[in-house]
Amino acid sequence: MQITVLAGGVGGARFLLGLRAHARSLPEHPHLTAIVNTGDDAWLAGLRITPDLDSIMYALAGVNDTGRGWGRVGETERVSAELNAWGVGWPWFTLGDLDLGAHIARTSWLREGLPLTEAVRRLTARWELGVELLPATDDEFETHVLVDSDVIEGGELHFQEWWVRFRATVEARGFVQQGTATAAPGVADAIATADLVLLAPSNPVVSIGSILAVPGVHEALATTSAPIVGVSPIINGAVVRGMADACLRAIGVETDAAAVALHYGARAAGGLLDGWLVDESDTAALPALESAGIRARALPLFLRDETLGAAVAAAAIELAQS
Ligand code: FO1
Repeated sequence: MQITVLAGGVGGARFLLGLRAHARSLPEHPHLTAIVNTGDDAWLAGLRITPDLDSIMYALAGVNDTGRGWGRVGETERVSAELNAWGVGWPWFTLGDLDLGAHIARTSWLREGLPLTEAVRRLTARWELGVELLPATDDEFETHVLVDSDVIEGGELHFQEWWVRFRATVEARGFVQQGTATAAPGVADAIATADLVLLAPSNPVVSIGSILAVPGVHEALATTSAPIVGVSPIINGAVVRGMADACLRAIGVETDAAAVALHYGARAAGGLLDGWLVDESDTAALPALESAGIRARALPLFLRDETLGAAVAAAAIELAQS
């Protein structure tokens, strides 16, 4: 059994920990593949940074800083202090010493001409992650945020600057991907051959949306025979973590469990979803979803720990099979 998950960083990592735990409890041990957002990626201090891939890799490897949701546990910042002293990189974006190990390794492989997919394979091979990680694309396809040019010179910010430096307080007018891209090798196949496709409870705009923006991904989702089930990142009208509400506002979507599902659209109506999981606090949303052609279930969605994540994964699989 092959399960393919579209995932962003922090929300994706939590969900994948639960899915992995559930998969390990199944007799047939399904093969898990995560197609990970690369829209947050950036060149920094001459290094290629891939935040969502790293958050998921570190979390599945058990070496992540669970408090911050990014970077390594037990991190130090000696090199970062030196970079700041020379004004290299972004002073508001900390590259920890252990984290730099991954960025230097990745960048050295990229400079040898290897694709990001191969760099990810080599980085993740160090641990038994239990999930195959694929970048959505091997091309540079960074998310930029359109803002008021009276506020920000040029009217555009790299996603990381908008997210980390400005904490999404600069009003976003929209999100665009810079450059052209094609889906990374294996991405279309992982969707086409899946028995089940899951959308992790990641940011619908800058994480899931950036994956869907990669040419080839949407088509693969539209043609796969696998059921597609999503997990709401919004609980009781609020984001669980991060600033998805600022992103949803920018594209005119309510910060609401049902509104996000309808934004993805029902498969029967040319959209993505066959099913959608909402938190039990959003049970009232179920009838609207069902009448829109999206099979919906309500259950505790706050991924406090792996057992809860496993229950959410089990419910997604059960809904897909029903
Ligand atoms: N987020 C912050 O809020 N502050 C940081 O200094 C920061 C550094 C950082 C370094 C490497 C990395 O992979 C992620 C980092 N993040 C930081 C998180 C990052 O902005 C997010 O992981 C995603 O891009 C948003 O989902």
